[in-house]
Amino acid sequence: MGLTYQSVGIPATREMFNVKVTDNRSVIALAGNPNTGKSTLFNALTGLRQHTGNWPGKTVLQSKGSFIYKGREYTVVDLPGTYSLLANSVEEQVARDFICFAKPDTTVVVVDATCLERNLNLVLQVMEITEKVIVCVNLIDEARRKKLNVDIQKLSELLGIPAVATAACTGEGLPQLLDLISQVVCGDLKPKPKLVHYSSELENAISKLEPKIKEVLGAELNSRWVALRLLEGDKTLIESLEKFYSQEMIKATREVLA
Ligand SMILES: Nc1nc2c(ncn2[C@@H]2O[C@H](COP(=O)(O)OP(=O)(O)OP(=O)(O)O)[C@@H](O)[C@H]2O)c(=O)[nH]1
Ligand SMILES: [Mg+2]
Repeated sequence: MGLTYQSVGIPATREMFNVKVTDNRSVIALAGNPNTGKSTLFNALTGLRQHTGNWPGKTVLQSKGSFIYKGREYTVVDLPGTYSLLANSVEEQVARDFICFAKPDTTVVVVDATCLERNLNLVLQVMEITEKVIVCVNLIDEARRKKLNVDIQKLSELLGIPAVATAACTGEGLPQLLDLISQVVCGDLKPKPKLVHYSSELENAISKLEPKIKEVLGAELNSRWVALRLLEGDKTLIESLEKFYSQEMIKATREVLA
């Protein structure tokens, strides 16, 4: 077909989310279900170096902050609490778009250690979009109090991504989390998220669509995930492609879908 997508580039896309771009500054996103301790973790990481406003064009609160670790500067973005990234609400769309288009150098998914099962749904969704993901099993003190034992090593092996236990309100596990963030950002640690396999019908459809998407998007977005979203008829993704990428790209995507 010959048409390929051209993004405006990661720095420009980040600025569209009001996230300033400077050399040697890495961007970390905190994702997670509501009430898992994202903001507590955000405060613990950034202290007073914070700035709040609204996400551009939305009435959803955006909190950004920064910290320095081992000589590297990090910008941390506290994403709205969501149960999924299916863009069913403005919060889900904001979180999805930031992970997809601003491409954080690492996304930390904060989960509640006392109800892991429900929380892991979001972890799997983030893993479908990006490889640079860490699972932060927060409220570990609460889990302990309820006599729940979370095997962090096993969780990490099963998901194929780094995992760490924390109690954000006391600072427990934060040094280990910082170390994992630093290793993922520097590329010393490369998460290998395990893919979710769907029914054979769906896998069949994905395998037909994915190469066409790859042809258009190149390495801009995870083509398997885009195929899944398009098969579900997710119009909000097309809208976001329109917003963050050039007109040629959206034309090319529509051609693939035709
Ligand atoms: N025991 C315990 N409480 C915690 C921990 N982390 C956070 N909390 C408490 O859990 C509650 C929710 O924390 P927040 O940081 O507001 O959670 P959040 O994920 O930002 O919530 P939303 O912004 O609504 O999605 C607060 O009362 C925190 O004090 C933890 O590790 N252990
Ligand atoms: Mg919060």
